[in-house]
Amino acid sequence: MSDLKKLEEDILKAVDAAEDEKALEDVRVAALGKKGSISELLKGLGKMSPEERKEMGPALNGLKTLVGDAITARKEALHDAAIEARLASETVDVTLPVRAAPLSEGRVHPISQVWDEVTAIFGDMGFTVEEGPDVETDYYNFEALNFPEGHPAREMHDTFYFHPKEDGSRLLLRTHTSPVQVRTMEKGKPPFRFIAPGRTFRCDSDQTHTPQFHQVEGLVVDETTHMGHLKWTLETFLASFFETDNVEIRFRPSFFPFTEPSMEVDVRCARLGNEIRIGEGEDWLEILGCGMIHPNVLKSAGIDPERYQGFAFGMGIDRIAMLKYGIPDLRAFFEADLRWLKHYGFQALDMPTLDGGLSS
Ligand code: 2NL
Repeated sequence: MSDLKKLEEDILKAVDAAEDEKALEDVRVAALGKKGSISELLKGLGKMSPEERKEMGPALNGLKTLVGDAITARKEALHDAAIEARLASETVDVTLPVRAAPLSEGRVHPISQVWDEVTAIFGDMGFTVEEGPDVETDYYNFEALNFPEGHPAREMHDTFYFHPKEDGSRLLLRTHTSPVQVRTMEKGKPPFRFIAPGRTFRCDSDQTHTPQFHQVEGLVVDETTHMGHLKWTLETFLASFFETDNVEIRFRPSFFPFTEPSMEVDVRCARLGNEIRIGEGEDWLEILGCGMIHPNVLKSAGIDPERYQGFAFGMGIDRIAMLKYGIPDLRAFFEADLRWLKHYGFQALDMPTLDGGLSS
């Protein structure tokens, strides 16, 4: 085999063996670079006899073209292979399910939902929302609300007390949200129309009680506010909350130290097994307590009971949430079980509004 044929074979083998563009470039420089094997041979043409040159000229130029073409072809092949490899390693399975965004995964707790519903309804009726501290003094939790020292109603509250201070006074966890109302009235001037939703605490735990629960109380004070206004307010609230036009309520006499008269309110309902339907049927369901604010409470809050009067009411948020959403066990509210929350919880963007729907 001629030297030229051997050179051609060696170079083409090296071209084929080049695994990447860098290796191929080395082969090109070794053959066609300034000092490459083919270039050196071409440089030698000038020194040849005309006969030799006539034969070697076309042979060498042919080899140069052949090697150049082979390198170009290999380069393209390597480039294509690199793209193929990248496509293979970066493939995306477009049939995989899209991962849900946190906003659609998370759930609003039914207590928060009902809290927002109640706030939306009373907000629409012109009530503002007031808040106050969870840790209270005996004065705001009891004294100002017409529970005198030693009054038996204090015993019924199963109060959580802190250790006594040096002066003998004890702070406590509020047993109802009424202290918020006293504080709010103290700060302002009548007329008043507000609700106070909040956390409340009683040392009591069984199937229908948890040591921490939620209450919403409402209050209206003006010169001529009377029980007719109270009845209308409660009917309107309950119709809106239970999303029915047929609310019927009845008042039963009751006792609270802070109201006189005091009443318990039942709402007409039908019981179908475990389900309770509000606004139909022959049964009654106790739903809240209310009354006309006791003159002593108005006095404590710096309001003249000879000039002003008003009503107040209170209900358990947890209880009305259970009734509305058919939640059978109160304790599940506080267990932070994600499966339960997925079932009973609400979508984060479904904010309750009166025109957009409270719970839909
Ligand atoms: C219930 C009953 C009630 C009130 C709360 C109240 C507050 C002030 C003055 C007078 Cl500052 N009353 N609140 C009145 C009647 C009933 O709650 O069963 N709650 C769960």
